[in-house]
Amino acid sequence: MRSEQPKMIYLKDYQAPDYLIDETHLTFELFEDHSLVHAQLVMRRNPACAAGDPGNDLPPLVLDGQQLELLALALDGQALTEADYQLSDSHLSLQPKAASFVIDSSVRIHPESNTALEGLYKSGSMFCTQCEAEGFRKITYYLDRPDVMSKFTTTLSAEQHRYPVLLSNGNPIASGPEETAAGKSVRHWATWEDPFMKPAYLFALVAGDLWCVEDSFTTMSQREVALRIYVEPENVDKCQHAMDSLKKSMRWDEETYGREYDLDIFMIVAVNDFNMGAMENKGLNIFNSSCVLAKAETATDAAHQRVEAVVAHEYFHNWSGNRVTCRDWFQLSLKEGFTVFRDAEFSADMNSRTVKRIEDVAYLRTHQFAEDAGPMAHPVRPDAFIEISNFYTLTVYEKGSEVVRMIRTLLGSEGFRKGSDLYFERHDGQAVTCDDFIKAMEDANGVDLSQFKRWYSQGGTPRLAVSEAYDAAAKRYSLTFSQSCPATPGQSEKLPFVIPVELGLLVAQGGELPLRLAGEAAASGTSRVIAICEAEQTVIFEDVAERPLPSLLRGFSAPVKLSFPYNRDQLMFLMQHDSDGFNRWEAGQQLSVQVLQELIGQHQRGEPLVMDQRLIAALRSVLDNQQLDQAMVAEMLSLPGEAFLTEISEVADVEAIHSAREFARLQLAEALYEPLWQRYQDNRDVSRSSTYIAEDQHFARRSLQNIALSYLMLSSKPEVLAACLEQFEACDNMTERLTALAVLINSPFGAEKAKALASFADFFKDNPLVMDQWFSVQAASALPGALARVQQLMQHPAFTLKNPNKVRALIGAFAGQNLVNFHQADGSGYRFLADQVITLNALNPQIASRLLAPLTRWGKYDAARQSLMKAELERILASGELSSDVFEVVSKSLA
Ligand code: B3K
Ligand code: ZN
Repeated sequence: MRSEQPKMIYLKDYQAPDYLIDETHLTFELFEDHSLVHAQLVMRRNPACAAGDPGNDLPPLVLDGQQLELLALALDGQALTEADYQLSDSHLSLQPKAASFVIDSSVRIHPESNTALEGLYKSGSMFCTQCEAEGFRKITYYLDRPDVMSKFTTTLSAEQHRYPVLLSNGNPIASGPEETAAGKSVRHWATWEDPFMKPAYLFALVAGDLWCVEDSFTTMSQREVALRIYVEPENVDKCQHAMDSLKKSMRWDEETYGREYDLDIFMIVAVNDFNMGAMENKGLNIFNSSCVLAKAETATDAAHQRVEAVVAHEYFHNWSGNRVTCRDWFQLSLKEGFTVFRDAEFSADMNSRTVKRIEDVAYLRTHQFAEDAGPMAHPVRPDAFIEISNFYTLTVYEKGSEVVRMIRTLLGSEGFRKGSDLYFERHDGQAVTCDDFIKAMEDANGVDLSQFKRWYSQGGTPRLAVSEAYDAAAKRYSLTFSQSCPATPGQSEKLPFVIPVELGLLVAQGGELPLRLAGEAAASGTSRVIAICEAEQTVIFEDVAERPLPSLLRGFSAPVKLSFPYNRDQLMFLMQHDSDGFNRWEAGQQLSVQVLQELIGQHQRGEPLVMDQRLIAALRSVLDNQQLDQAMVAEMLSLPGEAFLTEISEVADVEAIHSAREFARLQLAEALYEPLWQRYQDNRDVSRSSTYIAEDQHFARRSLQNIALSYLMLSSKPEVLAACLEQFEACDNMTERLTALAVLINSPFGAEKAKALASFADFFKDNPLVMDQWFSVQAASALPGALARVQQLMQHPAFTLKNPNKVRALIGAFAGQNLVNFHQADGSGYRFLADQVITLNALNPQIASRLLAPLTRWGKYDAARQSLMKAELERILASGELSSDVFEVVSKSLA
């Protein structure tokens, strides 16, 4: 908790550090009721700043430190007394006497009562750390900023029996039993040395009773790397998928980026209590157990894919983040946007590229676009923040990745690789900025990306309106693009972006035209990337013998809201004929959106709902097409979600959206019952006669099987109930079991539902990750009474507010996924969420602040809901001493 009003920090105020820390020697003594941290910092004046030093005057040394009890402090071996330094609740300042010096400090900290899960804390019986972004200052006094890079040596000691495994970054160099004056003690110690310079945010330590799954990897230069995944003993059977994913990632980064791993050992540790997905600490990644543990019986296909992606993401950070790191936290997307792009491409290569792109785009458009339209909107490179923890956002990560993707689209794969090679070579071992990244791309390709860089500095989602004109006599077709970008906090005027639009032109027979732009001598290709740089820009195509139908923004080539006046027949045509798989799906989504919006209007006017039968026809032909990848069929059958329909509404009518969508699902279920039943049975037969495999074709098969089941169950037919119960009881994997449970929960079959919920919980009660899923499916159920159910589930023995996964699974799923219940007109959902935020503010500010997001979206709703939501934000603001995390989000939401 803060004791002063939190301050805004600005990018424009960045200054290089006054001092550097060449070496950091840490000693941790871990005990049950406190821990001691001794730090020796070998420091010197930063030569980059020293030129201006008048005479021998040195600036004061100001170290960061929070919640530390200072026990001893020495400068060059001389103990300092209170008169020699100044101490506040966030800093320790003293006056160095020479340009090089050594600081020794000893502090006492309390990991055992650290519920914020930042700094050194306990997860269950193990000690672990989370230092990014500013957690290291809760461990010792330090220059806790990413541009201060140091060589770390770490010794940790703990009771041998409770903590047989002692880990830190780098290589183990010594260990042994602790000797005391009285002889050997029950404690032991280990020393680790990290040969690579790193900022403090990449420091890590683990002590616990852990088992390890071991493997090895031979790098492209034939070095052997030991790979170890450390988990609690009951989880050793759930590590194989993560290990396979790690090896694939290591190979992929060699093949795709020419990047090799650098230490002799790479470790992953799974912990149950973790604020985020995982953390890329040098050589010692610490993971939320949900992103490591996966086996058929306990983890869904989605969980397997998430493990693969997160393992890859953290591994890729070794180059994009660790060896080349950020100069300051405003540059966070330098490592996160780039690394998300890298992991997305990895997943695309390992699985279906089109399906991966569809999932990512659907997520971006639903959630990042909403963030961009809300009070916390910020550019990919923010220029101010109060609490950096609040800026680990969809904008920095997902939109940041889209920005890197656009660079690749503009430069081509080869040009992009040249740029990334230059970036890594030029900046290896440095802390740099987004400008440095762009400069490397420019220099390697001889291009000017200065206008493109507006993607880093301007927030908000650009709109791109497209209109067409056709001149039959001249055989000339033109497209006019108009871009604009809505105002975002602190940015009222926006300059034009560079928007790469990949496009093609379809003709009536379903083929695609070779493209010749005005001024070109000959046509080349049927799909082209055109950079839209002006506020309004017309692109002219020659030799166009008939009026074509454009396929625009193929593969979602830019994160914009594109509009073109397609009619429904044209969308159905694109669904069938577009050569771009992403755009075939996109045409189906646009058709669904048009049909759903019509139903929403009918509902609002109190008219009977009548659905356009063309949607049924379109989806019937998708279902009948045995050539289509089954995952694509599943994606096409998935109607746009309620959250997406909310995002694209001017004022979201929660009940109308829910009723319209449910009505459409029921219509589809009835009309397509036969083909859905066939597809369900075919795939269930395969599942029944084979064992679970976590591979693409099987993910695809199960995704169609499961979406078919969810439609079929709407019919309430006894044969479907029987099939659902059979799947629930007889399947060998969590993907099928959880879907069966979820569709049962949302069905009218009360007795079967209760029985299934009880047997599931009884069987999996000792597996916290499975219980998270059990909480989530109940919290997300749109049936009436969800809030009461959630409140009741909070009393369940498996629930605790202290575990972030539990909070997300129950409260987060209710507020984020169960829109019709969360937005109850009486405001009960809002009141409940605010109560939880107030409680969590004291326990875990980062989780409290993230949980708040649904309340910040008040601008989307009707006046009555707006005032209820704002009243809850006001109540949080007045609730007492707020963490800087919660304060920033609430105050900006009310501004
Ligand atoms: N770099 C970490 C983020 C941790 C932030 C905690 N406030 C995870 C990742 O993006 O890989
Ligand atoms: Zn990351």
